[in-house]
Amino acid sequence: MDDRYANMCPIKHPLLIDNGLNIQAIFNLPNLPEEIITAITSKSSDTSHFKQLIVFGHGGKQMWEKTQQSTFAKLADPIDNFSIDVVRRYFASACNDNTYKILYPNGADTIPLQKLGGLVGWHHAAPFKVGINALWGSWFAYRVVVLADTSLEPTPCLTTPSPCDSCEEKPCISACPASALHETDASFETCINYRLSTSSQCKTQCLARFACPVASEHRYTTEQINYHYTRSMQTIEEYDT
Ligand code: B12
Ligand code: SF4
Ligand code: SF4
Repeated sequence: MDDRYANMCPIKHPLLIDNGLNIQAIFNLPNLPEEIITAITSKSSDTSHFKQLIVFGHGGKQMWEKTQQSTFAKLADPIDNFSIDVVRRYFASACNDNTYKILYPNGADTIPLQKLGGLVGWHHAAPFKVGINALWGSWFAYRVVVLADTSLEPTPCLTTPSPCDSCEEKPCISACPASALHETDASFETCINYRLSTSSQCKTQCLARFACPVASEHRYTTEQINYHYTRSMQTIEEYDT
């Protein structure tokens, strides 16, 4: 990994790296913004004995490949359950004396993950509203968030700029068949209405995300893209009915 991005992987434990949970961030709880503290306390009434919040994410294809090889592949919510299992094994192996509590994924989706990513420089908003950074492009996501009584070194923020700042042609915007994206604005409603339409090319993918050239070597496989977008489509359809 390019040294400039070493802060994206502060916990170099093989259990995490080998299973594709290859990005992590550690926050001291008192230093988090009020909005995030409120979201945490709404999920966990007693945070008093925890000192830190740890975010585990994946970048690229490895987490998906490992999930597919695991016993979770054929069960419900394979990625969530595989990721939780890896984090549990990491704590059992490396932090056996520490207590921790899993906040995400765990029912309600109320922890503002992209805001947490913004605090450590993982997240810059791409026009298609998925976060982007120069190392992984938009091919990363947040997998597990825990409260822990650990004393790990808090993660410094990356200082690398958004790849979008120097992207003049912005091919993601022109690739959107619904014209939902603009440089400073995006219409979620236009995107959703297009995705719901019978002629949609975006039932199982986002053409804008695919058109982005940043870190294209980390693009998910077609199988993984289809998995994620089919699930988001199902959520949209449930909400629409
Ligand atoms: C709810 C949600 C959804 C809903 C969105 C419904 C809605 N009204 O917002 C649905 C199910 C549609 C969805 C879909 C997807 N999501 Co989603 N989603 C979330 C969730 C749980 C909350 C986001 C939110 O509502 N924030 C609050 C509002 C106020 O924030 P906002 O920044 O103003 O706007 C958000 C959305 O409203 C939406 N949005 C707003 N305007 C527009 C305009 C356009 C054109 C589009 C496409 C989206 C969009 O995108 C913003 C970012 O979340 C987060 C996880 C989390 N807890 O943060 C994941 C999250 C944002 N999703 C994520 C992803 C990857 C996706 C999908 C690509 C599918 C997938 N899981 O792989 C698709 C892509 C969207 C699309 N084109 O369909 C990732 C992003 C990772 C990253 N690198 O940043 C997150 C962080 C989950 C994770 N575990 O990592 N998602
Ligand atoms: S194509 Fe350019 S503007 Fe669009 S997300 Fe990628 S870097 Fe950003
Ligand atoms: S899913 Fe399709 S319609 Fe929505 S932003 Fe992406 S390319 Fe545009």
